[in-house]
Amino acid sequence: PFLQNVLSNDQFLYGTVDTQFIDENQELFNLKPVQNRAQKLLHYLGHVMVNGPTTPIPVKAKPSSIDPVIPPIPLGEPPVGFREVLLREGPEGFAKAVRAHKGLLLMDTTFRDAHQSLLATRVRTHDLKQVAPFVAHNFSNLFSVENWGGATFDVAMRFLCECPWKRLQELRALLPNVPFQMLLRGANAVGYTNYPDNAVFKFCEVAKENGMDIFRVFDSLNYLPNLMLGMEAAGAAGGVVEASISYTGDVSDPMRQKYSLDYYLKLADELVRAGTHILNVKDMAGLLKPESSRMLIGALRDRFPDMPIHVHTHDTAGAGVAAMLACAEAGADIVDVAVDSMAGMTSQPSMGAIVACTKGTKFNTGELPNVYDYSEYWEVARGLYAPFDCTATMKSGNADVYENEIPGGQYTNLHFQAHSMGLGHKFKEVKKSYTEANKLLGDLIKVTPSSKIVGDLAQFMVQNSLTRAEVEERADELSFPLSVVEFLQGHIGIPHGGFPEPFRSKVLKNMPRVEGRPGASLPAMDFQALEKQLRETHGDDITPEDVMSAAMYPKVFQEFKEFTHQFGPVDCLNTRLFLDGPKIAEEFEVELERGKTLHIKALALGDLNKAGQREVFFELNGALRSVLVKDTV
Ligand code: 3PY
Ligand code: ZN
Repeated sequence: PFLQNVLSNDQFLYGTVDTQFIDENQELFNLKPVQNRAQKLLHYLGHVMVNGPTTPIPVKAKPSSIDPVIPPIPLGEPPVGFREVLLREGPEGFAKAVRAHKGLLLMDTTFRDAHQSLLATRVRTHDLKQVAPFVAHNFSNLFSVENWGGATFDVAMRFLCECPWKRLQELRALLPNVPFQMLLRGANAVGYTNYPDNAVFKFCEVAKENGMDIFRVFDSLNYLPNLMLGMEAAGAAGGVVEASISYTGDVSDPMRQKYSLDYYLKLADELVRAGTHILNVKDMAGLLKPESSRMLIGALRDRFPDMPIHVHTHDTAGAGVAAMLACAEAGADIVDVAVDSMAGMTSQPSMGAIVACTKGTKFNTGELPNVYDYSEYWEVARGLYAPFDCTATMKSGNADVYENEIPGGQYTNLHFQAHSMGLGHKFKEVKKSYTEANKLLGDLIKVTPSSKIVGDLAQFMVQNSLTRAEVEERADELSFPLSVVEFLQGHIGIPHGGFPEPFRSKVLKNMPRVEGRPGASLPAMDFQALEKQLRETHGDDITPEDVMSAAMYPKVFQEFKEFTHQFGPVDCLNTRLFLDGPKIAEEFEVELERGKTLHIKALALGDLNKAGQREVFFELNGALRSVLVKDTV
């Protein structure tokens, strides 16, 4: 309003005042339409107050009413961390410094895998940003913070209605000293199926430009051509390449010969030969026991004395800390942990436990002060995500994971699904079917997306009450889930040991088969055409990051843009407001951007009108506002 008054002032318009300052500072007029964004947010809040959350809520629980306390953060720059080594010396020098480091290094997964495994990937940028400066100041000796990739990319847009790239940019600004790490699903990038090669390359390039440092690259079948493609893409972008061996079976069990020690060592040879900077063992289901850890990591250490080894696990069985300590003793340089209150069960082992257990030993993790404060922040912040917390139904991990080999995040999802269908007491059967489905498909490496294929087949077997023998026998007449058929066609690559026969031929009959690496036969993506189309649909403020979001998830991106157009930047709201809206008479602030804060009070909810709408009244920066919301409940 002030500006409008100035611009319509006669003296100003007719130049009878000195406007030189304004003439010389035209950028002052580059104003974002604050009012418009504010009105949209009121519309969102009104919508939630009338109709409830916009995101699907799996658990009947409200976000906690207690706000997390942000631990004190010292003034000034955070201490220098490993990122400085990376920026100074590049990926090779960084890898050397990591290998030369005395003691055990840690990657903190709290910002990614921990909440992907425990809270359905729902942690919002808002809560990550609050604690990011604390991490920068207190945990500068972490190897890395895993904060991106995996399922976080699509969930950010799909369920949190926020931009994954903005998350990366904002966290980078707040946490400049610790390397960032992401999970790249090889040729599947951050999706569930193979993309054209140029999409994977471009994705890594844009991620690196936005502040990503370390790319953990895996393939859900350990299919080498796919792995190499992801490694090349991450390397070409200038990132640190951390090639993964996805671990399944049990190298210490002589009865499990398909995935033997020799199999893993041969795969590691290939990854090292292909130039990985760091070698990762990705134990996505948490199957490494102390003995298998000693065998596998010990053998890798002997074979590659100069290669940094990084181990990832999940704590589903409860043996995660023991296994990671065994890995450290066998020569691992880095292990993955989550802060205590976000650790355990299907998440990573506890940071506090590993720090305490290594203290005073040669595996000392170094000073990681204030783990308890960090944990307390997350304990309370986690309460905000009660509607997504697996502990609503899951009370413990389970060592039966050694039999069913279900990856951490999927274990939680399947548990949720079983309970929400009233089949909680039958979860054991779901897990049994998963084991059988895996055998049917030839005993696969199971991680996104191959794990989803096994899960789909298991669900199909449960729904149709089919045993493994029946499925095998009737394979030519059953209508299998599309993911299973496409897997058999070769859409995500070739599994170790080949496809299961005669099952595959019976299912596919004359259907086409993909030969070799699927991405090699996909036509390149035309980014210019895509950008042009996005500009036509959404206007000119389309960024290169938006183009990548649309390339990965066209429909999800379209819906996210439409949502934001209607409801504004909902990522600015705190999590309770985002999920539950304000209570009547509640007053709160929303920071749209630095220096632009809205003061809002929820005043009243009107009666239902003839058109099925309710008027919701607010005070916005002292002025009365209202929005009309269709009541759909
Ligand atoms: C993912 O692909 O999202 C995973 O976390 C695999 O372990
Ligand atoms: Zn994981």
